[in-house]
Amino acid sequence: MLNNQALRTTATKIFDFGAYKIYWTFKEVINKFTIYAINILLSSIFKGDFYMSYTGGYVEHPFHYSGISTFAGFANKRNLDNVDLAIMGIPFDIGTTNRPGARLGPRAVRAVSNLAFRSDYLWTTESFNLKKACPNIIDYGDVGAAVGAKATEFMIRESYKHAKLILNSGASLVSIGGDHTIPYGPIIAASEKYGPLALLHFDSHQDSIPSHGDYSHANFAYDLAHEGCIDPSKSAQVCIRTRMENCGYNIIYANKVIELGPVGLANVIKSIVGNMPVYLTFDIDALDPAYAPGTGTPVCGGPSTNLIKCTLRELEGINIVAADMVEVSPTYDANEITALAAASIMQDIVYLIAKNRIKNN
Ligand SMILES: [Mn+2]
Repeated sequence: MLNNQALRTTATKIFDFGAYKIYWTFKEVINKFTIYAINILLSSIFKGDFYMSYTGGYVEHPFHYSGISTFAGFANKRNLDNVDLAIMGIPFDIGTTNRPGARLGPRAVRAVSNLAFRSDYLWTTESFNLKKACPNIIDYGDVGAAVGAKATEFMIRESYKHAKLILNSGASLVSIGGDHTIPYGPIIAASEKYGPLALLHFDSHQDSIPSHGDYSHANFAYDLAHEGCIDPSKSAQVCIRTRMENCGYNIIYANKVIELGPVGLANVIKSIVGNMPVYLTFDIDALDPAYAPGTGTPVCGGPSTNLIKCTLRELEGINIVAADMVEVSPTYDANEITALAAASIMQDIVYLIAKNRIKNN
């Protein structure tokens, strides 16, 4: 049986424990609230795009592995009101000659694009950042996927239709393939808006075999020059190291690319395309397979990812109106090297377009 003193001691202990619990609960609530408020404040200052949290709490634009995968985290939508630039996937590889799988390219490139966009050291200066230059970039999603004997015509028709909607809205367009059959729709749409285009074509192959209506990934450079959408005399095929018939393009072979280096190469390209509206198409097999193993038709003897990134940085000033990245085949990739190279080069292309839009506005 407890005496009065013992009862008092026990009561005090219970009270102390209660007060202690209340104190810590209160402190926890205040802490959580403070973290939440700071997160809201920071993400409103940075428009929610740059802040990530190591302490828990509110995270709007998180780590690259978190959230639904869109290109560089840009909003997935099709409303084109006031859009500056649309990224559009074309998951198609029925035109492939050798190793298939480029239909899986858009997803693989999107999946690593947040990693690529965490570094922009060549581009951001005090007077320029992407957010200010192009506040409304969207991931338009995928178009043109189909199966069956008419799948190629369907893909060309669908990608043309959507490219036209995007370009006519005033937005710029960057497509992700897909094999090198995918530029038909976007290039035709761009040439209808801007007139004959200068093609800036990075590739180990010329893709200049006439299709005669039987389209594959080896035909667009011939067909679209033949159709008058491209002016080959104002166009450059860069990093070439295989042989096809030349139909009037300026060819800069891979050994010359490496000899010239970024500044020299960029100067040659600028002198060829001049002030023409440029369509830039980038076949990832332009890079040496050491830098881009995950592709359908790899050819040794190409430049590094860095040489190309530095060249693109030097191309500021050319009038790119639309672009694409093609032939990433994730099945043959190793540790996402190819997908990361593609996303990273796409970032340079996005920056070139952003710079060009500022100049033209
Ligand atoms: Mn190609």
